Amino acid sequence: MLSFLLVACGGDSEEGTDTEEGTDETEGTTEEETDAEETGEGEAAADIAPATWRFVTEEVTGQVQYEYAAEFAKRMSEKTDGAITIEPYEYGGLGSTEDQVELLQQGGVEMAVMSPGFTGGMVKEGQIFALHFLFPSSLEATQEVLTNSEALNTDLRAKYEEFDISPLAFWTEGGTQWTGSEPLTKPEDFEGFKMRTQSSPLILESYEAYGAEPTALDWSELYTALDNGTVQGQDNPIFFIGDASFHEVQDHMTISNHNNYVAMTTVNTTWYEGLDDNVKALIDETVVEMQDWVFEEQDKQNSEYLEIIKNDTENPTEVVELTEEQRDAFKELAMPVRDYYRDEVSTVDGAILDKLEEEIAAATE
Ligand code: 6CS
Repeated sequence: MLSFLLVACGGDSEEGTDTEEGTDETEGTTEEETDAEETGEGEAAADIAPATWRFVTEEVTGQVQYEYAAEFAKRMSEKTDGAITIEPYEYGGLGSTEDQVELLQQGGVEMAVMSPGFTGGMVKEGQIFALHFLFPSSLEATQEVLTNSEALNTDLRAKYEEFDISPLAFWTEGGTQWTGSEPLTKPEDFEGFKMRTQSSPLILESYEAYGAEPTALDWSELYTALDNGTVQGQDNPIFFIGDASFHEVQDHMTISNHNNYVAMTTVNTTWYEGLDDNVKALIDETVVEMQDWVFEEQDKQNSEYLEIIKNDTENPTEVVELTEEQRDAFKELAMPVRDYYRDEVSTVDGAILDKLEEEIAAATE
């Protein structure tokens, strides 16, 4: 499968990238050029060898991840006077989400928006995002933590880099909400409930803690699986539920905010490390700028789709919001999963989780 994808994507990662032609160009440059390269601004564009990079996403046009990649591409093109072309890829053409992880890892594409929910079999520590009720209830505070956390941006990043994947940023696509064929407001509602999840083992563990029967399934199969009852429910941010029309085949949606959907902007480490410093600086600068952009984008899309789902009279969905008391009942069952993460999943005795919990506490003080 992978060799097919590599061929489909145009061969090895160095083709069409600037890692070959663009290296060592700082030798013999003027002082002005060197300054520009250091800041990654202005005239630096003149020194950038034309290159085309592929940026895969797990979503389709209009959805947050794809729009992120498209905006990223636009900014990089503007900053380099068109020297750098980034081609955003919609989900669907390059295999499953797991295939896309492998593709980035092998250097078949240069960049990817990736959900940690598909990397748990590989980067055990990345399953930290499967823990329910971990992040602050405020989405703004969550985004602050994701942007500034040392536990994530240094320690967890190092764990991914062991697999040649560098997460350059973590960001939220919104709180995750449950949809179901039945109402889902108390743990007993999950007893024997057939829940669709992403593939990281700890995600399944989190639902088993409520008594559910989780099944990992690709989202491209989810609408049909919900429709024919293979699974009875799923969780996702509201924009995704609405845009993928899952609400059409579900009668209930619970605003549970039991978790939030974290995505990562990732690059192939070897490729990224081989780039010229001025090009790397432009990528890093754009990654930083995009944090605010994507927060607003998810906020807009989640708000719009909440109204669309509520007002879809042809496909009525009962929307309820968990009370604090109801959330507490789930939290009680979710807490032991953190111990499980520390004892059975973590390769560093939960050190990343310990640090992240401290950072979250500091951010919400
Ligand atoms: O549930 C999923 O699998 C998908 N959900 C989102 C919000 N993005 C892509 C992902 O694959």
